Amino acid sequence: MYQSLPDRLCRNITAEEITAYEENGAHVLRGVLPIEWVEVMQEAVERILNNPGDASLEYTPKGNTGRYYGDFFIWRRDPAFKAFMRDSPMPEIAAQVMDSQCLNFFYDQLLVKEPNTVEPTPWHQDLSYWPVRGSQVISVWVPFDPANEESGVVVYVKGSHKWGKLYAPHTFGGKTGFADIYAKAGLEELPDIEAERDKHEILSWEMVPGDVLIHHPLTLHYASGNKSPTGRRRGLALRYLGDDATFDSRPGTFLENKKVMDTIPDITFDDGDRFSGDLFPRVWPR
Ligand SMILES: O=C(O)CCC(=O)C(=O)O
Repeated sequence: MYQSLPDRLCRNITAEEITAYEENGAHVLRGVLPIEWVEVMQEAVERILNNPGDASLEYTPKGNTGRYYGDFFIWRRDPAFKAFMRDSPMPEIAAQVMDSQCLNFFYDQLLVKEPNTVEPTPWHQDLSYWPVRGSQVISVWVPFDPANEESGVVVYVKGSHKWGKLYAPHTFGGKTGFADIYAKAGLEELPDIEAERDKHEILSWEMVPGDVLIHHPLTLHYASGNKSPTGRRRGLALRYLGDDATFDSRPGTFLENKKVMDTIPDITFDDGDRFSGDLFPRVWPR
């Protein structure tokens, strides 16, 4: 069904774009994703929103306006999400940017903020949550609506992936109950970046469907709530593992998060193993 959709990017990624990603820890790639995929995925996202998975989280407390919806490993239950992470041009982005011979898919994460959603995505580094070691690890964030400062595009602290720091993870929603898990990580507290924004150079790009963001797992990032009274902000992050990515058995990662782990098979890797198997499939070379 999805075989007829384009499997190549609309254009090649340039050397300048890759250098900007390496230097700054994040970059926008404009007009790379064929619109056919955007349309297929807009429909697929609606399916998920109307039929939330067992790992999903409603970050907006009951009684608040809007809706901040999060969901994980969706590709395992929805064929469009599976085709998108594997057969669309998305793996090509990850392989080109990281100059990686092989890619395994780590997981997908849907982050939808409906109009009038107050809750932000707090400042964080992705690696704080992940049982992963390595530098060839990348997130590709895909908007299915125009995303801007009002609707809550993802913003980054320029160069923070080079600070040599891994900060403690934080729960996205105040009441999701994962604070105790993350406390086990015993990592340094993240400074209050939001309060001291003016001390940093913040990278931010207005986006339209077809554009994507790429970011390094150590780059600090944040997204405001969706202040728009009418505009939705549907975003999907795809996480890819490249040549040097291996399993890290340290405590306090999402492996201890029962809500997510109950929806996927047990992970039995030893420290230092490469990610593999049905749960983390090889997606590159095709
Ligand atoms: O979409 C958002 O609000 C945040 C995205 C994010 O934190 C991520 O992709 O790692």
